[in-house]
Amino acid sequence: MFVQETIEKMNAARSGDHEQDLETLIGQLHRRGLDAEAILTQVGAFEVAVPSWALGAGGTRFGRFPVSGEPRDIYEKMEDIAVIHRLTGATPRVSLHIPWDEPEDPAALRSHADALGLGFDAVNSNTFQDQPGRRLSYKFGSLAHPDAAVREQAVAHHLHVIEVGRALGSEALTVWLADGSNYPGQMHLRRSFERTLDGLRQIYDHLPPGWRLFTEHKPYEPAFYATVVQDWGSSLMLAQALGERAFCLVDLGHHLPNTNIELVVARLITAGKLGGFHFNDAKYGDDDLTAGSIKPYQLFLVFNELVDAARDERVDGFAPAYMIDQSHNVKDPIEALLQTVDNLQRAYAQALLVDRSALEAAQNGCDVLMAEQALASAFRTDEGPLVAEARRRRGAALDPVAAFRETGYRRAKARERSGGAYQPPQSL
Ligand code: AFD
Ligand code: MN
Ligand code: MN
Repeated sequence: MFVQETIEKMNAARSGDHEQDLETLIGQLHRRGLDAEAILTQVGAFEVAVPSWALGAGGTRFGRFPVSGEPRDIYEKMEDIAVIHRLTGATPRVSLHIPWDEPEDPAALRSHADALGLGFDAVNSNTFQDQPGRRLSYKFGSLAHPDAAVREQAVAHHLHVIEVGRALGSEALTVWLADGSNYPGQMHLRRSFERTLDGLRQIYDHLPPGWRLFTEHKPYEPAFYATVVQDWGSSLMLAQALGERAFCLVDLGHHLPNTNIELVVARLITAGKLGGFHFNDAKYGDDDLTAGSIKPYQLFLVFNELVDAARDERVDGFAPAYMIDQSHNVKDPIEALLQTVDNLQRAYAQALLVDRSALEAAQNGCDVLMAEQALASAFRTDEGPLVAEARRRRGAALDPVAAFRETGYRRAKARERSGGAYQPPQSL
């Protein structure tokens, strides 16, 4: 396959410089008492799911600027994700959205995925839009709606999503609800939450064995006064009330400005309820920008909590699901996702570079400056050669974006996929 050949050709052309840079870095790490091999193994094992809605150009409420050659259906989206997986070695699963990417024949989609070396991560429901053929409207809510018939329709949709997910081999359901109100008085604040919990209970009761349910909070938009599952506190209440297979999903863009997200992550770990992430970045709101593009230090601090928890024997069953949730309005979606994966691998590598015994000693000795330094010096290390090497060892690209551009894939798809009527949904 030409992508693989290009990766090999480009890696070979860069290997001299790369090996020199890697050797210098390994030497530096060695002097700091860090085991580069162990870090390489861990970074190489990092995996993150790609959302089915991120492959076409997104848009805003003001418009959408299509990319030529963007995929026209879920089959073509899977093809693009397989390319991202080859280039990064880190995206073997797809997080499917129902009904945006609902397969007509789930078994056929599953064999298509198998043939591409891909599988399926959490399936996502959608009760935030009305779909053709749905009898009742979600304009005033879904699981929280005052009308029991609307709530029943929303529960039935989730059971359908679970069925599709089961046929595809997924093992989790992510529920993000837009339910909320735009004006004081519109919605009973307590009862809407209670109705939501009741609906989620019915959904939870239908989870197949081995499945997990994730609730994703978001403070506002489309509800501008009060959202039912607006923060991690509400999400945690739901997860705790539902049972041991219910967890909270943290979308990095779903927090009010200045929220200390690493602290939210730490609290959810303590509660045993951190289900996973939607990685992205934001300057103002739910901006869905490239993970690590705006607040790289925050992303590093989140990974620092994850690495710390993974090493802590008092934290059991720690297995958060890593997913991306971005909207690509001005970048080529494939390139943006390659950059995202690289940024995530970098943040993870930086967190693995923290001298944890120095950090712990400084914390226990109340040495504020040295504790901060233990984090900052890991963050400031140029981990580039390590993540490039981790990818190379998996047969992936030293420089995924450069290799992708060299393949000419986008140009080829622009010719093949012309005339597509596909219109990806607007960013929500
Ligand atoms: C919307 C939400 C949320 C969710 C996604 C898929 O903002 O981030 O994960 O839809 O349902 O973009
Ligand atoms: Mn999300
Ligand atoms: Mn969002």
